[in-house]
Amino acid sequence: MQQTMRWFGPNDNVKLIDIRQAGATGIVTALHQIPVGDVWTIEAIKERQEIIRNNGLEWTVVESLPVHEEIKRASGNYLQYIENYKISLQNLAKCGIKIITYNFMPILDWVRTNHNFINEDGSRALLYNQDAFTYFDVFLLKRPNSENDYSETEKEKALQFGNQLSEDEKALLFKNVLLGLPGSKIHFTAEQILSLLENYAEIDNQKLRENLIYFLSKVTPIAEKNEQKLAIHPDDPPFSVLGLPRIVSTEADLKAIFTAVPSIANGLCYCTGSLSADPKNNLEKIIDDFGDRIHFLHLRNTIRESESIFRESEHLDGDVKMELIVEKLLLLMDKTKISLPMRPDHGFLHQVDEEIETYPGYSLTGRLKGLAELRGLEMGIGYKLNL
Ligand code: CS2
Ligand code: MN
Repeated sequence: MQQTMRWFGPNDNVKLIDIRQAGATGIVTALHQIPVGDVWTIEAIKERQEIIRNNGLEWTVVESLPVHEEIKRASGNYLQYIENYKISLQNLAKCGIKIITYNFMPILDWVRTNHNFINEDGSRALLYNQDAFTYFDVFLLKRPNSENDYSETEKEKALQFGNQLSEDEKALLFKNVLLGLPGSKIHFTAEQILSLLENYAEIDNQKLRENLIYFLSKVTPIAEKNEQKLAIHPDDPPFSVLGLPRIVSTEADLKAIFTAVPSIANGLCYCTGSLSADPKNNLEKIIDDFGDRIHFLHLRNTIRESESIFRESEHLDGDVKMELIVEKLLLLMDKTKISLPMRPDHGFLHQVDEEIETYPGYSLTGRLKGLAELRGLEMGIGYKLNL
């Protein structure tokens, strides 16, 4: 595996030298300063690439080249935004950048209700509690008609949860759920999110899937011609939130996407953390079925504590049998002769004095620990299997 870490750019408190010293060779980044939908110019790409190279590293994966909301809704200026996307792909190709991650989740990226769950050893992790989320949705945000999306028992449980919260805790829940896109520090306001949600009133799973397939039918040929690989990131969590459509959550979803646009350039970011939050997803089977389309690896673990709670856990300890997954991936790579880029997706926030966490989930020490463990796992398994 090519060992990489995410870097949010020059504003990231984690420096490139820190990442290099953590042992990574590749950088996963994006031009977060460019508004979603605008073209990434060769000049801007080169400038970032230079900074990375000057630190002895290589920009191996783009995460993300974000998809404009109008493309997801196939409305407004979406045709222009698709053209822009194609130009950005072209420009990235001219700079030699071949792997591009994106997602197709409406409005929000990943969602957690608690960004500071405290583990026994004092380290902190991200957690999703459905009762907290339902409480937020129905009783705090008061999304119109949200009460119809939940059963009476679910709403009662949510209310019980909410009644225990102080006003500050409620405000924090609000802020956690409405975190903006990765790489930005903006949180949506209630007014903003309610008006954004209205735009999706007419869009169900089928329509959203059609829009994704339309988008892919236009951009995949460009990627293919440039020998680039597109890697869609699974929905996180892999089920509907705020009544929004979700189409990259299950094995059946993946199959539908790959069948509709068969080019291998139309591929997957295999994110074990996101996929494992739905216990019905069989992570090994996804490697068996779609191995040739896995272009990028996010290795991370989760623990499902109960029907309504999952939390992120140590990379090697959780519902994902990481040793099994890494073994399968190593065998796959031995067959394809492609060394896939991998990053420890998220890490715990540990109590290290000098650490200032810039972006939730992206502490340096937590990811460093994850990377070191995953690297050891890879080496041990590779040795055993004689790879
Ligand atoms: C990432 C995702 O920060 C993360 O957890 O795995 O946010 C990912 O970057 C995007 O969904 C990909 O577009
Ligand atoms: Mn991920």
